[in-house]
Amino acid sequence: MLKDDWFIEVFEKTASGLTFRVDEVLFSGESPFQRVAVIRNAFFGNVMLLDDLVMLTERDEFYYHDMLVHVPLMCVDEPRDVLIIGGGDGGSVREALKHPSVRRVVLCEIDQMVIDVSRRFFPSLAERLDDERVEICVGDGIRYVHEHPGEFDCVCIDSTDPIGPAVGLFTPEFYTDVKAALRAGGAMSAQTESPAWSLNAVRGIRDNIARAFEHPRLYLAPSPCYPSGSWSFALALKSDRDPACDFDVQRAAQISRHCRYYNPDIHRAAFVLPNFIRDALL
Ligand code: AG3
Repeated sequence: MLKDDWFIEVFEKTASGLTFRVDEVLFSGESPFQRVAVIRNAFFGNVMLLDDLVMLTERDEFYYHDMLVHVPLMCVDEPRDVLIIGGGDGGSVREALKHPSVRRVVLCEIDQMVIDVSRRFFPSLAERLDDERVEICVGDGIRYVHEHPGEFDCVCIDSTDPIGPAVGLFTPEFYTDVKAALRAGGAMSAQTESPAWSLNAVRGIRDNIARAFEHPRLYLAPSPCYPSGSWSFALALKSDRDPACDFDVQRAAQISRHCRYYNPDIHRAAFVLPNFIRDALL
């Protein structure tokens, strides 16, 4: 919602909102799937909005992308093939390419407009989309995972909220197909909403993942421009390791030299849940 020169992401549920001064509207369009807009704010840089919800800001996208991508990749030995579902901005692709063993990153984004807008207005995210290891597939992620069993070491679900075009990316059937798309030893990560304000939703997503994978785990990170500023992610493995401690610390330390958020201590600490979340998940 725009009011005078301010954009407001309205949080109906908490009768509150997050607001940015709009220093310039850089883009505003309607794709077959959603409203796409880019605004510029002096402090946050360019901000991408989908259906009036903040997807990323140039200033703080690194918290989310570091955690969505490096945590699962660190729980797989020598990951080679990575699938990003959603994530048309390219931030997750950029992070996956930091892993030297990765030889192929497939980006399956349903909305071509998101990719085009990112190339134009978010070069620091989209710049690696032209890397020779990247394959861009504009289409439905649900269908893509269904049609590619056993091809990936890591699948990262970089979706919007579980409303609109993304609902199908939160169902047990979809997670079952993701598991089938993974090789033995593989890992899936997914963004799973705000634990502070949407704990029921978080638990519901965790339960749906648990219909497909044995012991999905939640982990946390700040994401300053998402509702409540605290965010959750799910990790599910096709192995029986404990993702919080059984990961390649040396490789994590190496990667973290190229990261602004992720490091081995953050990796361990992200799985420590406060009581209200831990209890809700029992
Ligand atoms: N995907 C997670 C967006 C969730 C934000 N929700 C909100 N603002 N209500 C972001 C995609 C970045 N690659």
